[in-house]
Amino acid sequence: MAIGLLVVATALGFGELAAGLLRATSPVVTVGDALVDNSPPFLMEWAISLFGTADKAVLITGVLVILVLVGAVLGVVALRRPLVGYAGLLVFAAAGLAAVVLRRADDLGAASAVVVGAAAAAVALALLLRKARALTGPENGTGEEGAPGTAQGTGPVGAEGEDEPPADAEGATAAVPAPGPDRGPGRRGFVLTSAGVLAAAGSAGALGRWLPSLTGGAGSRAELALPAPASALPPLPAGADLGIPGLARFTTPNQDFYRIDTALTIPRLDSTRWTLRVHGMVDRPFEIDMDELLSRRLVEADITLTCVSNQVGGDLVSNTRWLGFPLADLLREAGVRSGADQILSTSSDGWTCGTPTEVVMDGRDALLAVGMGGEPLPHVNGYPARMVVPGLYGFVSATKWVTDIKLTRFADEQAYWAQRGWGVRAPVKTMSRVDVPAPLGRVDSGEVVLAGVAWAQHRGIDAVEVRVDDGDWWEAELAAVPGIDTWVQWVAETTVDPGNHSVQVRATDSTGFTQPAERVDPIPDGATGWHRIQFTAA
Ligand SMILES: Nc1nc2c(c(=O)[nH]1)N[C@H]1C(S)=C(S)[C@@H](COP(=O)(O)O)O[C@H]1N2
Ligand SMILES: [Mo]
Repeated sequence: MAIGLLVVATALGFGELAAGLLRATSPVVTVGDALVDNSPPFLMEWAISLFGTADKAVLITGVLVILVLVGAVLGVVALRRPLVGYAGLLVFAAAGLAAVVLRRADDLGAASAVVVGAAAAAVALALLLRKARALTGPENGTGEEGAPGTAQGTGPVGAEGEDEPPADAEGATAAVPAPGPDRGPGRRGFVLTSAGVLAAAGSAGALGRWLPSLTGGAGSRAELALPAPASALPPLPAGADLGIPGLARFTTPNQDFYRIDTALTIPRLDSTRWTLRVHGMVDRPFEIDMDELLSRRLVEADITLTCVSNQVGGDLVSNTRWLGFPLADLLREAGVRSGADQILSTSSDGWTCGTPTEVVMDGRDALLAVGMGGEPLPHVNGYPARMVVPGLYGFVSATKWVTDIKLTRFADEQAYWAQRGWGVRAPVKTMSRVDVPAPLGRVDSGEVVLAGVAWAQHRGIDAVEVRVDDGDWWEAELAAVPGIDTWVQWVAETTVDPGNHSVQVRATDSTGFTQPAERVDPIPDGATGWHRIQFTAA
């Protein structure tokens, strides 16, 4: 059993090392990714509902547990039938390669990591089997083995003979009648080899995990110097942030920006190796690298990003000032052919996203962004480049780690979430949220402050109404905004008696549309309903 575990450890350790050296995806992660991609949507929803944002950790752990269990069993079997052990390794390697192909995850690097891991494991298996044979040969190699020996019959026996010098094995059984003296050195040899294998696997794995996190280096986030925008935005209007304790800040600090993606480990790309390919239904396909992108006329835009999965009252919404190159200009360089109604973008880790071409080309600040909050994009938010399109939910517009943009037709190709039953065209729905008082919070009776945010990106919010305890609606005050692409803070005051109370909110956008009371689930294109919170006045 120890053999199986050590071999699995070797495969994992050297797989990580190769992945780290090649800056490729780790084999375990590739397999996990492939499982996520190819599992039915209901299973994923179940996993997410069960484990929430820990779903990724649970999946990785699951992959490891299965590997360890199967490895342990194979190890036991391999002692008798080495060929089964090697065949098992081959099957694992094939599964790993299949996962790479399914994911199209930085192909060569990820595939090499699988091969290196499997090769190292094969070497470890050969070493350990040899030592184990020296150890167990004298004891088990006798009577018990006699009858099955014939049953082993054809192929495996011949192969077994090659694995181990036959002379040795026979010599051990035949020429050493007393197992006593042989057990000492044999055991020591096995233990020493095991320790060596474990140490090699462990240090390879640790090195592999540590390498990618090394900062420094020309392409690292720490080294990327963003140019000033060609046209800087004026500072935010005074009073955009009311500064009320408990109310979401107008500009979300980078470290508080919500995060949603399918990535099991955050891609840590090298900006000097990053390129974006623009192709498909265009007249002039091209590729652009970071130096070239940064030498363009970069612009700034304040844009609130929202996840379609955001529940009424949820916090999968954040706002920041982005720096980037207008996507429409990029597409004009390529010359979009008529009929190409979909911009199909792909991330370095193989996630795909379909965005309506006409939305990106209609003059809004759709960006190929390189900066947010005055810094290069954090790795979790898409370093070194991502898309941002005001007015669309993230899953149809905001590709992080973007490396490929293909102009195509919605009728011809489906992106990741569209394949899983989510919407294809998904403008952000008009929505509002109560932040203050906090849900189930306690306040002093008498005068209370009610506050929150509301958003209807690229339409803008015209009015926010609130009501307490299902009484009459009245209009809240709106804070200043830089434009129609961000959320807006709202505030209202009222007086309440001691006891339990509720606050409800609803917003009206600039088209005159008021968000409906009807509660609708996020799938397929965004939740609706009025947010209500309960609080207690004392
Ligand atoms: N590469 C990649 N980009 C992605 C996703 C993803 O899974 N992979 N998820 C999208 C979704 S659903 C949302 S809501 C936004 C979230 O961006 P954030 O994590 O920077 O807030 O990223 C989008 N871009
Ligand atoms: Mo999302």
